Amino acid sequence: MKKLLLTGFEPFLQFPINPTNDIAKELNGQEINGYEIIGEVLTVDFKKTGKQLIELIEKHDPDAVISLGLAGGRDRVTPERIAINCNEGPEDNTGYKPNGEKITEDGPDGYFSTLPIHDIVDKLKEAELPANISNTAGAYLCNNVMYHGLHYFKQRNMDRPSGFIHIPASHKLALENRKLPSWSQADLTRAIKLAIECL
Ligand code: PCA
Repeated sequence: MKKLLLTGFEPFLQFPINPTNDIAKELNGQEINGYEIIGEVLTVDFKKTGKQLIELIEKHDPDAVISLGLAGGRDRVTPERIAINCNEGPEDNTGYKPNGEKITEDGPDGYFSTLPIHDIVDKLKEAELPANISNTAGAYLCNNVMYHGLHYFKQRNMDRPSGFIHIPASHKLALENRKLPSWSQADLTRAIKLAIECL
């Protein structure tokens, strides 16, 4: 059977839980759309997380990679269009704060997602789940992981769908923060299953 590497992230910054972590764990081992799901949780560490993703790709040799991240404050599911060759942003979970350096010295400025991002948005909307393409994944760890995956496959001329989907906060996370738009964890998981069905 084909394999899909599905990654989530550990909690970070002001977010004590990360709903992407729960999705990766819940879908791990399931079969969706002919893919066996390999759910893994990544650290939030500029010096390590990209390597972690590459190690997982080399270990599992997946036919597709979807990485998930929390975008606290967004109100819809947003497949990302582009990853940029830049690390910038607040401190990671080790306290390291990057200052606009390149992710890869010899890499291109950016990569477009190779996931079917239009189909994903259409499919979610058909299911009455709000979704839009996002034109920026930021320059924090989510962008970093998306860039690493796309760079890995491009360098090796491997034609495998790879990219990133940002999701809103879960209700559980919003309990302590009145300003966060939130979804039920069940709907977040349903949205990612539908995205996988688009592959
Ligand atoms: N979201 C962050 C990093 C970890 C996560 O879940 C981001 O958007 O970069």
